[in-house]
Amino acid sequence: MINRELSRIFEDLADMEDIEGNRWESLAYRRVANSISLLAIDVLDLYHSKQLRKIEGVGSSIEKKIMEYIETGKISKREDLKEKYNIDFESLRKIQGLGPKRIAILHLSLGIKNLDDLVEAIRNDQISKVPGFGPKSQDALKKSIKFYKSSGADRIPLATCYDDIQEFLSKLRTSGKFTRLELAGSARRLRDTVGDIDLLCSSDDPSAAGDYFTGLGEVKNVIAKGETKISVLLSLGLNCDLRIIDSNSFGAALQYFTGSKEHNIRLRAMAIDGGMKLNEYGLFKGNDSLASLTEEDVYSKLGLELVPPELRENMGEVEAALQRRLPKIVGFEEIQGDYHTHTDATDGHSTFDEMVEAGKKLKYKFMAITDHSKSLKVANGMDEKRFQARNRKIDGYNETTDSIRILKGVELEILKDGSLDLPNRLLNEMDVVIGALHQQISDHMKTNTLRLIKAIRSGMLTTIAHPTGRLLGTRDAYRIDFDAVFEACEENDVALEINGFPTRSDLPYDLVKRAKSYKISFTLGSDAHSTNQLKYLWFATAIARRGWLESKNVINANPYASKGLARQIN
Ligand code: DGT
Ligand code: CA
Ligand code: CA
Repeated sequence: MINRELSRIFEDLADMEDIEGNRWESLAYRRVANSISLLAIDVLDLYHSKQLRKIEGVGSSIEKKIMEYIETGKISKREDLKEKYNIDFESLRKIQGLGPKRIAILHLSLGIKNLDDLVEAIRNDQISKVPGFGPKSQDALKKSIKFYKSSGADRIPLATCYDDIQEFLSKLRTSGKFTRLELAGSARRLRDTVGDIDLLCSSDDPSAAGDYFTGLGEVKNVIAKGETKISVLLSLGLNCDLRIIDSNSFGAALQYFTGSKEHNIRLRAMAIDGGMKLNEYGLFKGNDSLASLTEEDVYSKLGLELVPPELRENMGEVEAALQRRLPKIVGFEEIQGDYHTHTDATDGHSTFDEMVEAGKKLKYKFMAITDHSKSLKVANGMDEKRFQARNRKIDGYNETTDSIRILKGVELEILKDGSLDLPNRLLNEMDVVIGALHQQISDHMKTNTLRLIKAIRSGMLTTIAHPTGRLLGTRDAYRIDFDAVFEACEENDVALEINGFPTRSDLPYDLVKRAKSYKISFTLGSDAHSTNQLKYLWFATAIARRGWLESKNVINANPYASKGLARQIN
């Protein structure tokens, strides 16, 4: 897919045109960047079938630019502007309080090109003297940068790059240059965000394989090229380390470079306790190699069950593996449908029919359509009347097919005082009621907690949407006493959602594991706002796996047997 890359290029163009004062061009590029990022198909395919104009916002001038990019790897307009504005817009843009105009002012007055320059200028108290900024802005920027760094905003949500990574892997695997090629690191552990991509390979001709790798079109530049390790920047915006491994120690290397670091530290300590030594070449006693060929061997010689990559976070998995009581984590193939989807009736981009058809194609047994409720005005939330009409439409649809069951759902605003946004008589007709906090969030933990608990006790909710409210890279979790909320969920038979939308990934896996110790069920949802976002359900499943959930904990794996959602299907 070149979509991610193209979308970033048009964002850059939009920023530069904005600075140039070309507001309309800027808006046009921004719009195309957005529609490309939402596209389900590869822009390259549209190019080959001469259908680029079908992309929303693409007219003849932008079509030419896309073609130019595909044919030459460059857009001359962008190259010209880049000469003038040699600025790393992409990372500066992510700092709250910095739009293109303000980035340009800082560039012109202080020569700031990137985040490092900005940090330096703040340290030297230079920003406060720039007209239009002042000491207050400087302070605010300092805080934003601190948040940006601590929140891991420089990391990329796995769900936004996973397809590209898989495509890259299969290209490498079919190249014939490698005898083996595997993904390692955080991407293999299916962590919600990744800092970089780690690949391991073996080859009969390592030097030719290395040259092939660094010459690939996906490689933007080569950072370091040695005999056993090559580091590059990929055009999708991530660094990638390729390590060249002797095939005899591939298992040990895979174990080592999959991490996490914390998991490895525990294993190494165990090895030492047993009079052994563990490193990326194998498990050794003295000079004798005990295991190196496969990961299974390494774990087994340490006296452990094989730990699935998703669990390797030093959260008790080593102890569990030692006692042979690792959970049998829920399988991707066990998930039978989606509990959280939107349509263009509110803020979605696909129609009801399109969403339902897509769910059917994915062989879902069920799919909940959970349109927003009325108080969420920014999303065009629906009132009782609109919901009733929609419910009749769903009933009508369900009459026409046995292959999928559409559930009548709502993502329901929990109001400031903990009351619900729609009347009980309507909610009683619903199959799925996902209670959500979106507005008027308090800074006080007690206020937020009581608000949620009151809604949980209403008896009307089936599940709590994206419980922490965090937005990766932009907003921390709401202040909530989660144990009190989990307890209330347990008492009132309300499930917790694992929302797989890339910037949400909420509940996070560590809280999932904590919630599992209560008698709580979980619903997995993509939160898809268009058909191509239905794939985010897979990432919700990944979080469930990382949170140690088994199929019995996940309602999507048992939709017809659930007590928690008993109202829903019968
Ligand atoms: P990331 O890239 O920040 O998303 O996270 P990881 O886990 O992919 O970390 P990365 O790329 O720095 O390293 C990949 C794996 O290699 C890591 O999970 C464990 C292993 N590793 C790398 N360097 C070290 C090290 O200095 N000590 C230990 N114990 N393990 C290391
Ligand atoms: Ca990594
Ligand atoms: Ca790495």
